[in-house]
Amino acid sequence: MRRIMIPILTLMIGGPLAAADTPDEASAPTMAERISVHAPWARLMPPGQPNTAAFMLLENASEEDIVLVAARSPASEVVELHTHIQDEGMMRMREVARIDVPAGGQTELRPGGLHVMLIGLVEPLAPAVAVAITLVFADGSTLELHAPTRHPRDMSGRGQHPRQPPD
Ligand SMILES: [Cu+2]
Repeated sequence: MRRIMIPILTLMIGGPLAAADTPDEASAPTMAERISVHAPWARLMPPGQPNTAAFMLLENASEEDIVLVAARSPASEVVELHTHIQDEGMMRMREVARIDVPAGGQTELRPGGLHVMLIGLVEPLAPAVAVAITLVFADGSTLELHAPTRHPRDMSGRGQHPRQPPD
């Protein structure tokens, strides 16, 4: 029984891997190649704050959905994808497993909504620098971007000042 099973398992594992190497698969644009990132920025925090967040507009002009599944950065010990939810009248942050950018659509990461959470800053963010962030997509492709730091002028009175400060 064992002699029969082992060759079959080897075939099952080898099949899909071999198929991924065909020229057709390799030439299809990756999610990282199809995404456009507009106006990324990272929020400057008061001294002593160990965490901050980065925001951007993700645009997908292609005909296939794009799914962001993770982000990395040398600026903090941990990087997570977050959203805000209403919980008994309080705005709370919650980690999400994915951020979808639908075909032909846009997804905005903004204060009070979706964001890239930088937890445990290696050093405080300084004005006029850019934070390196690598976006990781569901197909394994990656895109590195640089998010300039910016003061969160709209954070204290979100209701009165719903608009983002201009770039
Ligand atoms: Cu967060």
